[in-house]
Amino acid sequence: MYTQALDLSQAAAGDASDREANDRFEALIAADRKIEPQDWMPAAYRKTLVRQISQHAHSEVVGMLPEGNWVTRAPSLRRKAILLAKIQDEGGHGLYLYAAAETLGTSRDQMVDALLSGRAKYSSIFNYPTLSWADIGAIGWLVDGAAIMNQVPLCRCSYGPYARAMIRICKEESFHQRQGFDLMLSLCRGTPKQKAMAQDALNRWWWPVVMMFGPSDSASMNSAQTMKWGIKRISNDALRQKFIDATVPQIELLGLALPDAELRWNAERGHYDHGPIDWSELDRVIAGHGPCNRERLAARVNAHENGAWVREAALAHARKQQTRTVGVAA
Ligand code: FAQ
Repeated sequence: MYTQALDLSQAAAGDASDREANDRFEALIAADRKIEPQDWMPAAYRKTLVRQISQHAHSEVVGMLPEGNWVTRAPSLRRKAILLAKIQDEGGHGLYLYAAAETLGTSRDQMVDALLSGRAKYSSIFNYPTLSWADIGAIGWLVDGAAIMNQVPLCRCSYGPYARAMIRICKEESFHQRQGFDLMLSLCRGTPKQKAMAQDALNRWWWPVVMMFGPSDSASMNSAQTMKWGIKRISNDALRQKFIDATVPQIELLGLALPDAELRWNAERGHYDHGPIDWSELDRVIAGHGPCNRERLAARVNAHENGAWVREAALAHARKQQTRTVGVAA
C-alpha cells in the first residue's frame, strides 16, 4: 500500500456504539470540516467512500482505453501529443484515487482484483466504442465536460484525501475539455465531411453522456445518505441539468444540430427541457451488457497479466535494496 505510514487500527476499531466518537464525527460533518484518515468514522461512511472512490479510479483507468484506440491514428503530431498527454493524465488520476481509497484501509490490489473479477463498477460511458477521430473530440468535450460538472463539487467532499485529489484532477480535466472542444471546432470549420463526422459523434455520445450522471434522483440508492454526509454535494439530476444547460449553447456555437429533438429552452424553469432518457440502456450497460463491456474488461485483464513481470521485478528490486540497507546498517 502507498499509505503504509498511516496507522488506521484505532480509526477502524471504533464502532457505532462509540457515541463520543460518533458525536465528534457528526459535529465535523455539520461544521463542514474535513474527515481525515486517522479520524474515527462510521463503517458505512468508510464503505461508501471506498465504493465511490474505487469506482471513480477504475473509471479513469478503463477510460484510457477508448482514447488509446486512436493514438496510432491521430491526424497530426500535435494532436497525437495532446492525446498521449491526456491519456497519461487519466492514468495519473486513477493512481491519485487509488491512493485516496487506500487511506481508508483497502489496498490497491484488493480494488484492482474487484475490477478484474467483474465485481467492481466503472463508469458506463467507457463501454461505448470510438468509431471515428471525431469521437476523440466528443470524449474530451462531452465526457470530460460531464466529469468536471460532477467532480468540481467533489473538491468540497467531506473526506479530505478525496477532496484534495479532486482539486488537481479537475484542473487537468478542464484542459481535457478544452482540447476536445478545440478538436470539434476544427472539424466543424473543416470540410462538409468533417462536420458530418462531428455531428455523428455528437449524436452517438449525447445520450450515453447524459446517462453518465447516474440514475434519476428518485432511483438513486446512495444519494440521500452520501449527500447527508457531504460526500456528494449536488444530486444526479441537478448535475445532469447543469451539464445540459451549459452544453446546448456550445453545440449551437459549433453549428451542429441538437442531438435531441425535444431539447428546448424553458423560460419558466430557466433551464433546457430534454427528451425522455432510456434508463433501460443505462441498466444494461451497468449490468455488463453494453457494446464494449467485455472488450474493456478483457483489455484490463490482459494488461494486468502482461504487467506481472514488472511488478515481480519491482518487488525483487525492493527486496534487494532492503537487504543491502540492512547489510550496511549491520
Ligand atoms: N456508470 O445511487 P447511485 C471520467 C451505479 S471519470 C456505472 O446514484 P452514486 C474522467 C452506482 O455506482 C467518470 N455505474 O450511485 C475521464 C450505484 O451502484 P453501487 C466517473 C453507475 O454513487 C474522462 C448505482 O449505480 N466519475 O469521466 C453509474 O450515489 C474521459 C446507483 O447509483 C465518477 O465516478 C454510471 N454512469 O452516484 C476519464 C465520479 N451511475 O456503487 C477518461 C464519482 C450510477 O451502489 C476519459 N462518482 N452507477 O453498486 C460519483 O459521483 C457517483 O458515484 C455517481 C453515481 C454519480 C457516478
